[in-house]
Amino acid sequence: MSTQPTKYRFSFGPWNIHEGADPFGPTVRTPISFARKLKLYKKLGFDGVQFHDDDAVPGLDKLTPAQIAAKARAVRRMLDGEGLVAEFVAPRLWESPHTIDGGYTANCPKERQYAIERSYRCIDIIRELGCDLMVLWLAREGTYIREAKNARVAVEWLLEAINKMLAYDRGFRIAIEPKPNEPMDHAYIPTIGHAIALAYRADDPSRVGGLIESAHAILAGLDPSDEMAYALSHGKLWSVHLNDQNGLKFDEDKSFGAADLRRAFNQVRVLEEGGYGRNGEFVGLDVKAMRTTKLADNTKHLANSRAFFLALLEKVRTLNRKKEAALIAARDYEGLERYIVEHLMGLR
Ligand code: GLO
Ligand code: MG
Repeated sequence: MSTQPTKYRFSFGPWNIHEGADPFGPTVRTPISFARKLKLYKKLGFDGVQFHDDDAVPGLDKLTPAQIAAKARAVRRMLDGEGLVAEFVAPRLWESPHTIDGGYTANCPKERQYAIERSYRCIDIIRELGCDLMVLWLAREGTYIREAKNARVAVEWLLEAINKMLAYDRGFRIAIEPKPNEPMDHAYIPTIGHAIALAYRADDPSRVGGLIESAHAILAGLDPSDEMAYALSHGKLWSVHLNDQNGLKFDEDKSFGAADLRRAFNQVRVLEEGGYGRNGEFVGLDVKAMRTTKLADNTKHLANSRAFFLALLEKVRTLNRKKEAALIAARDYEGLERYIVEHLMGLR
């Protein structure tokens, strides 16, 4: 591994500049076109764009594969024009009338087939955008009530879907983004452990890995830095959605580090020490502006999250490793805690 410090590249998706609607109220900010959003990336210090398939090709269900490919090529030209690259494309399998009961795990075989076909189109878009990563956030692959689906069979269906996608095109990889709940009461792939176990069962395990979102790990009652470390040890952390979450409530997508600075510090540390980013992985930020945010401030949450990441990176790089090792060797974890907290507070 090179001894040069990692030069991190940042990414976000167009949905991270949004209009502020929530389940209890309508939008509060005027929409911004995709072309205008693209212009903001470089200004904010971002190089990568994350996509849903229909962010790249709106209304793709009504288009032929050839039309989809042509539209995706036009988006590629827009990215090239801005000096940006696509990080990944995710099939949006949670908005269509066909995916009310889930995508790959819907009880109706026709709806499961829709999910597979839609995923093939997503892979076509991946190819045209010149990236090699699909993110699978398995939003509706779970249940509201246990009795509605067969949980064991659902796992087989998920595996079958992954294998079909891997066979459809051999030039791309799949990163599963686990989340334990929301919109479902209970999701079938709630943690990175579940995702990685599924990856090893795939026809080509080397092409299936994971994306870890901080808030999703916290919602599962887990520590995101330990989850990231687990995936890194398997060589399967291919993307991250850094953000923050203030306890067990709805998925808040707060700015990275905004709720718990020490927990954020430990995530940056695990990424830095695990060599994350050295194979081109992006530091993705899946953050939402507060609903109270005015239109003119609607990218502050992105700028803040990036700034907090870089400030914490500095804290990681300036940590006194000798001092830390001595405290660990003495099993003086109280002393270690004091050192870490004071280091974060700028006292040491
Ligand atoms: C929602 C997810 C979502 C995904 C995105 C990419 O909780 O975090 O934002 O990351 O749709 O698939
Ligand atoms: Mg996410």
